[in-house]
Amino acid sequence: MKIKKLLIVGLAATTIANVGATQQASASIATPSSITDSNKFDKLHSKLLDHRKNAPLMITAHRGQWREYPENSLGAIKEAIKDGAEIVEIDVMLTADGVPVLMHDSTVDRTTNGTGKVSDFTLAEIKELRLKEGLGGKTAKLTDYTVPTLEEAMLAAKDRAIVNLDKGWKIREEMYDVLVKTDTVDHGLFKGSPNVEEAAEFMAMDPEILYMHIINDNTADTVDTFPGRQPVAYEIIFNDLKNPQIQPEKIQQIQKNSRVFVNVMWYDLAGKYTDEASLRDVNLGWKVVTDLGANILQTDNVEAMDYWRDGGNMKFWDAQKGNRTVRVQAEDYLPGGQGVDVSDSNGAIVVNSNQEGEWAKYEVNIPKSGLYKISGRVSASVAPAGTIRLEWDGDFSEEIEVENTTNNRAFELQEWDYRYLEKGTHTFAVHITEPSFHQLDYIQFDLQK
Ligand SMILES: [Ca+2]
Ligand SMILES: [Ca+2]
Ligand SMILES: [Ca+2]
Repeated sequence: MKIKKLLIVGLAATTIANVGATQQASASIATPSSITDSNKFDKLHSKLLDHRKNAPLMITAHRGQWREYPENSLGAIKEAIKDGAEIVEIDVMLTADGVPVLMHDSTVDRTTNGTGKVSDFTLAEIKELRLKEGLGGKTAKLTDYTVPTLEEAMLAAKDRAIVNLDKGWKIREEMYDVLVKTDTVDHGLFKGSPNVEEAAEFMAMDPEILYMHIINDNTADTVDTFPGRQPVAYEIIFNDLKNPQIQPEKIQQIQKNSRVFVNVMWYDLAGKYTDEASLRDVNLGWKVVTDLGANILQTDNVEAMDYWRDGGNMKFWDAQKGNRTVRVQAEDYLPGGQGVDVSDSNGAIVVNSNQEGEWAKYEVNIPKSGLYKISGRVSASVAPAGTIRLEWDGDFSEEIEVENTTNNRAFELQEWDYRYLEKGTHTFAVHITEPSFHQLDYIQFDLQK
């Protein structure tokens, strides 16, 4: 209860601040927005074509900003752009009546309240469905968002972002027709791993077509073999720095004409140099990949990457601005405990919890006496995801519910408790009080003013 009240106060304050900011922003806009927007897009388009070795880093949002809106929704596209992405990656499939719509899986089961194959739904039928929050899943909440058409997506991004069209190489002609209709051919970044002739033939259809060629261990030698225009970028998929496609000579060869795109979400796409590794230490992730020459990164952590790109120190990422923050990694538990299972989740080192009665003990060094907000960075793919209690020398907190984050890869900081702590070293324990299916990355303490 106590936690909920504090939350509401916090939200009210944020809302008031936002209203003020919006009013100020709208009052200061005096120029015709269409001219400003298309100039802005021209710059963005030139940036994509800038293939110099040290061309500025561009951020691609994987399935849009799914941390705040359903993946592949119009809300996710708009939010990704607002959060700093220049490129928004979406997945495209055809309905039964041949309309390109945004959907990652071949069925609607994971991300909507419907079941069945996308290709069995007409547009009218698929529009009846509602998207689930985040990355979906059986127990994820429904939202008011519906499945967007590619046309709606292109209009949402028009003049504002490049749209990376994934999953749709086979339906490239249908997608191209939508881009022509919405006057956004120069906004669409087609991608695929067809043979060079097939890709070159498609690119030759229209000089405005932007194409990115995906290469892996077996296709590294296709670089620089396109007969006419070269791809605007190559997406390099690698799982080891010894792979031929990630060697310095290969990168140099790509950079003669194209940008270097790396997908940093998972181990099998970017070796060990993932988003989660970067959140631990950027020298274990993004820094390594960009030093190798990658200058477009596709991420599940747009806000964090934008913060880092702007010169932010990742040690302070997710910390409350102006407050002192202390983090205790879940894997750094003290000897003892019950059922503590540590694992590596694409670069996040976590404790997996599931049985009632499990617990782990920790030590935290508090730099300054005061009231601390205590949060846990967790992920869970189900609801309910269990409950925990914090223990301070026999003094137990109220029961804290772990919220569904819609996927085990979808970590988020969840507010747990508030506690006055004296300066110095404290020990505490995290107890699982109801069967729980979550992963705990770290426990964070933010000093309240
Ligand atoms: Ca945001
Ligand atoms: Ca995709
Ligand atoms: Ca951790």
